[in-house]
Amino acid sequence: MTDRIAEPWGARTPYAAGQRWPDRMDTELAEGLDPEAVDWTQSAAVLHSNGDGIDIASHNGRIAGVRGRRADRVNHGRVDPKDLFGWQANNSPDRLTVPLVRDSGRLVESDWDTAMNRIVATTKALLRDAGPGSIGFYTSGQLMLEEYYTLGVIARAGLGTNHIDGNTRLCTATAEWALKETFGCDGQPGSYTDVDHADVIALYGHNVAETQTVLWSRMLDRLAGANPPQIICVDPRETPVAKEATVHLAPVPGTNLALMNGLLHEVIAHDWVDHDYIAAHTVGYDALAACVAEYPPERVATICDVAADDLRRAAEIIGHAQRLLSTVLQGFYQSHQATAAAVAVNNLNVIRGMLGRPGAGILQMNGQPTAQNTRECGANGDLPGFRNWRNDGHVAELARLWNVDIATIPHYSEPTHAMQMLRFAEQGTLRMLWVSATNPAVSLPELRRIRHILGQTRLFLVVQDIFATETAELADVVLPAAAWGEKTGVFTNADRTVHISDKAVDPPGQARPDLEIFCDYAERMDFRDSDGAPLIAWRDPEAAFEAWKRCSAGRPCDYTGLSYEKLRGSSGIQWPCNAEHPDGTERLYTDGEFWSKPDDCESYGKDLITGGSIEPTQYRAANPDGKAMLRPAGYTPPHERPVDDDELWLTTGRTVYHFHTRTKTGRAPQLNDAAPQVWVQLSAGDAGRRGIRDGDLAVIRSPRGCVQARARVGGIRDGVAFLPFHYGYWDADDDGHHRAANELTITDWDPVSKQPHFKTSVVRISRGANADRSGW
Ligand SMILES: Nc1nc2c(c(=O)[nH]1)N[C@H]1C(S)=C(S)[C@@H](COP(=O)(O)OP(=O)(O)OC[C@H]3O[C@@H](n4cnc5c(=O)[nH]c(N)nc54)[C@H](O)[C@@H]3O)O[C@H]1N2
Ligand SMILES: Nc1nc2c(c(=O)[nH]1)N[C@H]1C(S)=C(S)[C@@H](COP(=O)(O)OP(=O)(O)OC[C@H]3O[C@@H](n4cnc5c(=O)[nH]c(N)nc54)[C@H](O)[C@@H]3O)O[C@H]1N2
Ligand SMILES: [Mo]
Repeated sequence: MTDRIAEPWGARTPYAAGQRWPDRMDTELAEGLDPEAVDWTQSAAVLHSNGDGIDIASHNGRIAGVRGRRADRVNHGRVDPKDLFGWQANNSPDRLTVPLVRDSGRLVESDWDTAMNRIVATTKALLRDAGPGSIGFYTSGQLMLEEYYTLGVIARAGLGTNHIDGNTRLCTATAEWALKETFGCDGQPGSYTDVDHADVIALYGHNVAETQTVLWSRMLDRLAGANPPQIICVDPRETPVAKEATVHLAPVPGTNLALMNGLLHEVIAHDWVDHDYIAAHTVGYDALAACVAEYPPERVATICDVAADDLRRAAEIIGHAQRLLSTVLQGFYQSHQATAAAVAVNNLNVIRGMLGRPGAGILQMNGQPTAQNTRECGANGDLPGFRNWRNDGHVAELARLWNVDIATIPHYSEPTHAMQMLRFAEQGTLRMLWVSATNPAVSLPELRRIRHILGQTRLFLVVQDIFATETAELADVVLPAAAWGEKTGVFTNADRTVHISDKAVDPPGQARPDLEIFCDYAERMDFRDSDGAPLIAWRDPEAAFEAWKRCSAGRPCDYTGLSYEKLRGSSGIQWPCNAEHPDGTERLYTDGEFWSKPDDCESYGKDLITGGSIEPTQYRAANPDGKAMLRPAGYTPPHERPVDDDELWLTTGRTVYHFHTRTKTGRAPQLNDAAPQVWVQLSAGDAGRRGIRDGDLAVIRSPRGCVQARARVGGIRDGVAFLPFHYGYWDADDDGHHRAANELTITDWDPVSKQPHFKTSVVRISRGANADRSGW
């Protein structure tokens, strides 16, 4: 048995281009248990967006292990190390098991009636005194499809508030917007099987090795087989991906767009473009060519601090690829000019005609396991079914489906994004915030400000979680939820693969599935449709799924061909799945037809530099026939950047052993022991200049706060420091110093996607626990 902490990717199973990726069965069971003696329940992974099919083992009413599903198209039996060990958190003795309410300033144990009645009474008082705009919902990328859809209907048609968003705003808002800007609509064009065929794989700000380990195993197995692909890696750190790369470009943070314009410049200057594809299927090529003409390699080399020859080599490899697979993630999405840079990756694939065939694809990645569903179901800043809030026909479809007056469904402005909701709470116009399955007191930028906002007495804060998180500590009501494995539902991964996850065991104590909690709220609020019937006409997951299917009909994310029964037993299935595609759909846009026609599209788009909305008439004029849109944008520098040698870029991100704020992985002994404390990574040169050696304590300061961490020297470019963002304060240092990366990060976001800039802020770093912590 491989030690999967020491070797996160497990053993190699090499394969050649175009062959089927071999199976490998990974299993982990509680000590002493026999695989024959436990019950197995079908599920999928929830500690990343890869969507690995797994079975949950249960024994005596408790989860007792996991194994990979050999038949699943995504993982062919493999399991990520976080999933191998993370299930132990379900059994943790400190799970939330009863509702809590705040009395005389303290959270005390209560019961469901008391807790729900407080929420209902507050809602009703606010509706009466201040209107629906005083109420907001901040949800997740980790609930299930049925739960998001129900919450979306409650918010939009029950209360009529425009304030509903997911933590997907921090995660994949840019993926979504990059797809809307280029293809008119969300929906991942590519497929994981593109890895089996690609001759070039380009990874942009995506440390797939640590964040989607099973997908990286697929790439490693290609690299170990015949006709391996060439790898291009764009990352300021020497990640495991960078180590396998043919060319590794390590730009200064915040310069991705300049780098992309440089690559586009080279590909266009050498005419490595597919003119037939461009003529038949795109608009905007001339403007793109004119824009990137300003980005010759020497200029880009100066902006990004990369070698001009490396940039040329990367462009040549991309320019000569026959089957180019591009993947993008947080190094682009959480950085400066996020949407513009992610769109530039689309531009590169599109002008090379690298779309819709095996190996030629784009994966604007997701991060969280169910982020795709937050977006589809309208639990974020979109209407359900990728409908366009500016298209009255789309809103009318929803009004008919839900049998409510069209005026009930807010569509007077873009749905409120999470950072704006917090601003409203800060200003006092948002008076109730219901947080489900996210831990903003650790994961949002500038935590001192966030604590202040969430801790205000004038804000009624509801937190629905499985543990007493840092955020729950600030709540007025805490609702104990059932976790994965304790409830049934469906969710969709980054390549549109839909999985069912069945209930394996009962939740602890009085904890209830999130769906039940939302339905209970709807019933107590007595939301009705135009005929006086209950607005939420379902109580169980399967009925909610059937309701969602009707909402998805005819839209790009069409689920009408799926059912619980069809999802049980074999592999996950990729949407759209309908009468026309009964077995699902491997790749979108195989015929060069897009969802970008003016009457179909999810958005008319925004200006990539300013974020200003494009008017429907402008859109209609520019793209009447619904082609792919080539969208240029020029580079502008980040708002905050180092001004002298003392200051460094701070970038933040992940390690392979932990998931986010560690509520699960911090409670799994193997994972906790692998990375129990925060560290700061900096280059040998930057460390040396500060007298810092490997293992020394360092103090990291920004204009917003201060963190203490041990130094890890090397593996990162000069001028940049990296902090993992996983460590909150529930198990802080003995001396009580802060260790959450977000004490330092900046309140700033991309103008198009509104995704915060977790990858670009400025810090000063000094050696020793006694270093100055005060001031900036
Ligand atoms: N182990 C683990 N896996 C996870 C998660 C987890 O918490 N732990 N979370 C899941 C979720 S929700 C997400 S969103 C994904 C995230 O997955 P990734 O995006 O792969 O992870 P990150 O570490 O956030 O960032 C990726 C890389 O961006 C680089 N980077 C930083 N700044 C820049 C920049 O300015 N330009 C460029 N080009 N690169 C830059 C960082 O050095 C880092 O290696 O992972 C998912 N999988
Ligand atoms: N500095 C910095 N900050 C970042 C990032 C970064 O790279 N750098 N990345 C950002 C990204 S991409 C993301 S996705 C966010 C993640 O940030 P969060 O969403 O805040 O992180 P999680 O720890 O995953 O929080 C999920 C919460 O849901 C709870 N939970 C789990 N399952 C269930 C369930 O079934 N029901 C309920 N009700 N609760 C459940 C967990 O206990 C946990 O408290 O962080 C963002 N913040
Ligand atoms: Mo994420």
